[in-house]
Amino acid sequence: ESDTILSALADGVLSLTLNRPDKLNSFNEEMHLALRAGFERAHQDADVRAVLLTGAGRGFSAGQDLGDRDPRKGTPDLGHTIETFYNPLLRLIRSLEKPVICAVNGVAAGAGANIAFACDITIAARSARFIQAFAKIGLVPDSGGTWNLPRLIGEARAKALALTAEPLDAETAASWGLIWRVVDDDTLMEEANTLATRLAAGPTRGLGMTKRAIQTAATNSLDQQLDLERDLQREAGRSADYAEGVSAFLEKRKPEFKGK
Ligand code: T3D
Repeated sequence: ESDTILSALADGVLSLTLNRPDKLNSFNEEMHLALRAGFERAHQDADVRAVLLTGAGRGFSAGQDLGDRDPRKGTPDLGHTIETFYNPLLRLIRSLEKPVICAVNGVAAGAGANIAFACDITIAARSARFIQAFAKIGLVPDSGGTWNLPRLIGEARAKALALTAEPLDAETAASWGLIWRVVDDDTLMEEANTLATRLAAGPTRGLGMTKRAIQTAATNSLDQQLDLERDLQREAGRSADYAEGVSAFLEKRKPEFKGK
């Protein structure tokens, strides 16, 4: 157990809170391992039907803890740290067949920004800002940034953000389609919790397959995607939640999905 990640399960929502507020929730190895353990639990535990990721204190995450990268202590192999820590985290978030909601409570810089963009539904506090801070220290965007940014906002905006490292305010991020929506700071956690709880009560398998289909579209042809939709719909059509959804509609009542 590490206090660098606060973890709580309620109403099917696994809340994971980055908790190194004095360092703006920047990532050290301990926090990486604790966050990974949280997402591994989300993969394995059927009681988890959605994940809500947020940060403690005034920031969401300032990316890598640069205190651990002091050049006077030698030259780190960043390829190794990416392979060992950031890439597994990104893969766990993207491959989880359950909704991952991200509540960006404050500044999100470097890997912190790109982790927020990799979540399924990202809501930001109005005061939050996003910074591709890598260029300021001679690095390249990681945590899927070079893949997600051009897909979400196109090459022109992706390159300008990554090359200048200029902060992007939350409203602009939402109007460009980098995130889902902006809410007032004091309502962020209530809105994010409400959304996460609603999704956790949803038809988890169908939602998970929907996530997979939309992500796969980025690299599929239309023909491949139509085949995938056929296959996933076949599987969804056999789920208990589909039967419940249709029954509830016909009986004019609210469905009670079980995530099966
Ligand atoms: O290394 C690898 O494994 C490769 C992977 C790299 C992934 C990456 O994320 S690289 C990018 C690393 N992140 C950055 O370069 C961002 C650095 N931080 C900032 O530029 C600024 O802190 C922010 C723009 C995010 C916020 O600015 P501001 O003015 O709101 O806050 P601040 O005063 O700069 O920070 C508050 C405290 O957090 C401060 O500590 P102090 O002085 O109160 O003791 C600051 O040093 C600390 N802090 C902020 N970011 C980091 C950090 N400490 C360590 N590492 C950080 N990234």
